[in-house]
Amino acid sequence: MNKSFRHIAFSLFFSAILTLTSCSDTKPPKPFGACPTAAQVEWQKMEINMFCHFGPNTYTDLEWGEGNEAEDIFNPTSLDCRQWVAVAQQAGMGGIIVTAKHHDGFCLWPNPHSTHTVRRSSWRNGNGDVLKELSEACSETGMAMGIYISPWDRNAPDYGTEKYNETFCLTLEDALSKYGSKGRIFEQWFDGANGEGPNGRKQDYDWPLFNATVARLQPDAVVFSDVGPGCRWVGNENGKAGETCWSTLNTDGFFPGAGAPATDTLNQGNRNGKHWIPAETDVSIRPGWFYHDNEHPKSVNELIEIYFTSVGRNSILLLNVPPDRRGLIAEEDSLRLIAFRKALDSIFSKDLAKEATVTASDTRGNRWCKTFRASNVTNDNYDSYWTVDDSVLCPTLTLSFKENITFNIIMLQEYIPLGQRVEAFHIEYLDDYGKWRHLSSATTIGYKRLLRAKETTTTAVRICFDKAMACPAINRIALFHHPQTETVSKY
Ligand code: FUL
Repeated sequence: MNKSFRHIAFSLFFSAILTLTSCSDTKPPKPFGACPTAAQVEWQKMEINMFCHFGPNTYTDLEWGEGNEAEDIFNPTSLDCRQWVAVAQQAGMGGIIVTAKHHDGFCLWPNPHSTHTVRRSSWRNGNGDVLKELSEACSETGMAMGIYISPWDRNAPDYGTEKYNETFCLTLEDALSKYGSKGRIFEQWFDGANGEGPNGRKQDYDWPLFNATVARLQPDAVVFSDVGPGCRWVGNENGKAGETCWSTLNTDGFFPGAGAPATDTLNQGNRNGKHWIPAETDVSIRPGWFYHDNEHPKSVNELIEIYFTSVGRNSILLLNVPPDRRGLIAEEDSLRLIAFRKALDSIFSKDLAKEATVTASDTRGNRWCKTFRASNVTNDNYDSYWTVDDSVLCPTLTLSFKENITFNIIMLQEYIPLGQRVEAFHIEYLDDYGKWRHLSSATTIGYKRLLRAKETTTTAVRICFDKAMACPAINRIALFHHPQTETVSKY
């Protein structure tokens, strides 16, 4: 063989190998249907945030203030937003949303477009500003900050007139341009409630104008309302997202409040809905939204249950922890939150799936292409996922173990930047006789799905995708064991 022939043969051989192993022609699946923005993906990854209802109601023991409360009523004796942030951090929460203005119209900051604000109260001689303190505390620690500003206002003199929508936008503009964690507001919370103002009139809210104002001043803020546009109300205040929970929703013709879709629809979303508007589960740690001395926080077991029925059902959890009359989170609540976090950390401390050899019935592209391989579901890289060819809608994924494992919790995550695809799946395990046995079935997955099952000891677990609108793209499967004897009811 002469030299140049050998050279050509080698080149041909190597380029053949390269072609076979190359993934260059294996493109990721096209996004399916409505998909999240980058800000919505980051928001969903926060999983649990803290809601703080604080204002005149804290002092009058009401839930809905009348709007005619004297400003002096608001008088926290030792407000410390750094304490709120410290508690939220210890509870593993990434953001705090405060009621900057509830239905009584009182503003926790010196809003120049209202006379019913902290400026008129003798608290700190009228120089107090809760939003400023919270912004500083959040900026110092990297905690995200969001604001609740109620359109319903029982104090604003122009409520019920055309002019009020403008006043409301000026109010929004003031808060959204002056405050935030390093100037950033991660979520704007719009309550749909629309009652009567001080003149007995109701207001026709200009939602497109409100949303445009937020988008102009805080383009990355996720806007909450019954129908989004950034995220939606889950349809109840009990901590329960739907067992089927789509992050997509059809909102044409609907509005927040009385014009919203049925609560069942909000709870479950719409399969292949037109817009990406994921569910947010807002629930209070106490019976009321505001602090009342005679009420007490939920138990750790109740909070764990809520975690499973909210975060575990493709929703974010917004847990309300109301500051007390001092302007501090009560010890009882902070201890409860820390115990809740401890319990969560213990449940999810050991992912047994990390020990598995993962194989799949199908993998996208040729079999040498590793980009979308099955084992991606057990690594920690959010952006690596397992997927299959476009035509494959019902693949299976098997986790095999060298030795028996015992588990009772299964966690699945779809790679939502490509949309929500899976409609139904079930889980099987290998029994002692080498036979696959059914363990659990469910419908949607979305960002995160947690299933609790009977305690199972096995050497293999199989996830069977039964129905999908487009080829599944799964970025995480995890298995946990939470010994039932380890109850946390003593809290
Ligand atoms: C409701 C309000 O009316 C309650 O007072 C509370 O703020 C809750 C989070 O939203 O619609």
